[in-house]
Amino acid sequence: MKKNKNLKIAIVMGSQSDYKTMKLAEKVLKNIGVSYETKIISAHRTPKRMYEFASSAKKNNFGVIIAGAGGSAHLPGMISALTSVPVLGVPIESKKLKGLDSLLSIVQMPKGIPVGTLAIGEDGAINAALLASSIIANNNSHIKKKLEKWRISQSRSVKKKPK
Ligand code: RP5
Repeated sequence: MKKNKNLKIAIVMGSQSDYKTMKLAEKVLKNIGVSYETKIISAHRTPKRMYEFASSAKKNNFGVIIAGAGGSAHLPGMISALTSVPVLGVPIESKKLKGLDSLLSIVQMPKGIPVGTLAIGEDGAINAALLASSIIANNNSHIKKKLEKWRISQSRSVKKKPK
């Protein structure tokens, strides 16, 4: 298969209220230098928008989709049902159940349609960006090098002794 070195990452989220979490994924992607686009897409409030985005994701050069959602959190699973582009789900920390609802909704996909599930909240958003970059790096040596540098600098930032 021909390698596509210019694949982008999509960051999508169910609501404006998810952005305070999902902007951390943007920050990581900016830092690594991966191309991305960010959109609000709700599976239940904007189902047509979701269908159009997911069904044209491959054609639009998206190599990975990061989908943040809270509560019943069906967005990542619904998108994955409509495309073979890998989908990484970020469970947003909900007010009432602290994100346990989001986590269980996203992680418990029945067999046949996969969603890779990250941790609840900010850690999940950051790790989704790192994992999405690693997937893109399989076909992009420049991103691979940037990721390696990112890890080296993370290791260097850890002090040997606590203060
Ligand atoms: C989900 O409902 C969104 O992903 C969000 O986490 C949650 C609450 O949305 P808002 O009521 O804040 O718009 O669809």
